[in-house]
Amino acid sequence: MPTTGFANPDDIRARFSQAMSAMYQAEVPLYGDLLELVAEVNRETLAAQPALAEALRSGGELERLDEERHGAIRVGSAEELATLARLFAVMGMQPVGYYDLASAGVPVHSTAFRAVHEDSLRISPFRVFTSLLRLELIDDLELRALAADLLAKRQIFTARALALIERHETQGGLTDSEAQAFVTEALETFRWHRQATVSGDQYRQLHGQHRLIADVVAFKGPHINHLTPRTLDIDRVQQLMPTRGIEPKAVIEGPPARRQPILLRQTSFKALEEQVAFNDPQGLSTGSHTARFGEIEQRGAALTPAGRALYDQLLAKAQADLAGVPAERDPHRYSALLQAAFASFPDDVEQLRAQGLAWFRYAPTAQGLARAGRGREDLESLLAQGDLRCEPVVYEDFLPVSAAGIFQSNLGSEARGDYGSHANRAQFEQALGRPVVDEMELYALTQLRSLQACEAQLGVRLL
Ligand code: OOG
Ligand code: NI
Repeated sequence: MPTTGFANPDDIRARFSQAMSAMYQAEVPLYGDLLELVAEVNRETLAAQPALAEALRSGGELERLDEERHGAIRVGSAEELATLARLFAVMGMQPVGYYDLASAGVPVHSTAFRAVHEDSLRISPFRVFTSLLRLELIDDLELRALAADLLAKRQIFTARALALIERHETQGGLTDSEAQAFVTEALETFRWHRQATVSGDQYRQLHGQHRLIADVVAFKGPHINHLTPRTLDIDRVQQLMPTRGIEPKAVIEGPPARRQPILLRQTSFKALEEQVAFNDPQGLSTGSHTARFGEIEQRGAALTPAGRALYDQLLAKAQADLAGVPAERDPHRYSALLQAAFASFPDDVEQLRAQGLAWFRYAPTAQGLARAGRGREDLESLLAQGDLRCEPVVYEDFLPVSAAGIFQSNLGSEARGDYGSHANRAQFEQALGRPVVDEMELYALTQLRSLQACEAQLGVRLL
């Protein structure tokens, strides 16, 4: 730990995450109801599955479970995105991964800001899925110009937030009181604004092009559009949501239910229709806007490139097997197709490891520590003898097909379109002002560090 007298970025992130959650609960009470339901189901699941509770405890996951949430925002310009990157850096969050959603009919590309080291993730796994609107995909040139003009005129950060970001950059950190002020000021960027910056007519034009465009361009800032707690049993929460007056989308995105969860399963409830005020030439007029929703997620093992390739292939197979009938229309059929396609994905920890499909974190057992210092041993025999144990590394990222499904269910079916394949990571990184971090490198490092710690503790060579 550096003795600089600066606040720890991990603590700033934890504080910010809690402040954001409190703000969103006040703004969208249904999110508070969802949090309660998720906490209840998590308690029940842990009580019913002691082995799961133990695995979470030993991986340091249990303490962070109640803290765990992600959010999402959408911004309109390169400058907004680049400044967000600087703002998130104050909290130890870096842009990880590149997601192209244009090919799924959503005119954005995205990254996830998050902590990158397992020790930091344990303190606060808070992450923000951040999308940049792609104005170049708006085909109506006049509208594109209107959008660009509106975006150029707005400032989504407070002056104090900008000053504190700069201070963090020049002095290398923020003092505790500066960090406190930073959390308050940064939060302002994500607040909901009832009053649009555009007239009702302009709003309808933007909306007519794509609902998402209106959402990004017509307001003062990139309001947080959902916060997502982590559940240990997504099927159960999905089933119970209607009993709390929450209507979930029909299909859970991601892999099917499995004994050994992999990657990420997600479901959401529909965006709320909220009253807004338009800035008409003759004064304010009222209207409505739907943008904000709730979502839950269940996280499983992070997959290696080989595991991920298999996942992508089997998901594509299940979708092809739908033969054009949308999954939403017959969720049971889709669920059966998904289960069938994933039958060829190994569903136990040993096979995932043996076939190199998932990343693992290794740790010495008490027995292993008692026998430390015996020199050269190989990983497999230490595992077999019970001197080492391993757990899959938890997936910390997102899935582009799932994200598109979440976007679409909240944008309404009329928003479905196809912008073709427009992945343009270089353009995104240029807007961001830096390259995105490769998530596979992060998982590989986490696995490597755990093996190095085993070597040090057991006095053996494993690598
Ligand atoms: C983001 C949708 C994607 C997720 O968890 O995959 C997402 C958005 O609607 O802005 O939140
Ligand atoms: Ni989400």
